[in-house]
Formats: sequence, structure tokens, C-alpha cells
Amino acid sequence: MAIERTFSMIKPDATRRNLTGAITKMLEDAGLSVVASKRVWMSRREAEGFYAVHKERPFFGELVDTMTSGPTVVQVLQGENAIAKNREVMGATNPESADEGTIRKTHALSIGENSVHGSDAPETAAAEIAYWFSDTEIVG
Ligand code: DAT
Ligand code: MG
Repeated sequence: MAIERTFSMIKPDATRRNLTGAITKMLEDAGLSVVASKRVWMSRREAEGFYAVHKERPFFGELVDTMTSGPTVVQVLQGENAIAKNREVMGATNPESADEGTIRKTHALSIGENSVHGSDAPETAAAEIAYWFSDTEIVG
């Protein structure tokens, strides 16, 4: 399996509870390396653009409210099979359904305040990395 990069975000519910380090440690312990990282308080326009794929969903307004409610930490993760591995460590979208030991089972508050985002495929990983980072900010 090739070395991949994926995009990860620590959401406002988690930064607010001072979980940036704890969540990053869970990612690193799974073999993922943080090759870019910055703290961003996104605007509504940025959140709407980032989550444009969900704009017709009933929870879209709530999603944008949540994502703009405080700072996030956006990251690029690198490692073997990074896209799938990150999704595995994150756990299911709804923390009630997430496996024991996952980030969402351990830390998430609800389906909307679920602590982390992670790209779901190579195409979305490339697009989401480019949405938040320039090439020179990524140091592998
Ligand atoms: P994931 O973040 O696991 O990729 P997704 O892409 O289906 O999940 O949804 C994006 C985010 O939207 C999710 O992390 C939280 C929010 N969301 C999804 N379903 C929701 C729902 N039924 N109610 C409220 N927020 C929801
Ligand atoms: Mg998704």
C-alpha cells in the first residue's frame, strides 16, 4: 500500500474542550504523521464552500453554525493507507455507532459535534488539502 496524504480537521467542539493534543496523539499513535497544521476560525463562506457537497441536506445550516462556532485545527496527515486509516481512527459519523477506542467514541458529543473531519477518498483528500493549504505549507 502506498504512502498517502489525507485532510483532517479538529472541530470547534474539540478545540473548545482542549482536545487538540489528545486527538493528534490518537492520530499519531495510529501511524499517521502531521505534515501540515494550522489553527483556523473559518468564515461562513469558507464553511459553506468546504461542505458544499452537503448544501441540500437538512442539517446544512446547523453544520455551518457548528463549524464557525470557534477555532478548528486543519491538518494534512501522511502515512500508509492514510485516507482509510484516518477514517478508521475517527470512527462512525454518529458517536453512538462508533467503535470503542475511536476518536468519536472517546470524545464526540453528538452527530453534529463529532470532533473531527476526515477525507473519504483520494479525490476529496486532494481537493480538501488544496482548499486549506498551499504546497509550501506541507512539509513531508
Ligand atoms: P463524516 O464527517 O463522517 O464524513 P458526513 O460527510 O456524512 O460524515 O457529514 C458531514 C458532517 O455533517 C458530519 O461530520 C456531521 C454533520 N452531520 C451529518 N449528518 C448529520 C445529521 N443527521 N445531523 C446533524 N449533523 C449531521
Ligand atoms: Mg464526510
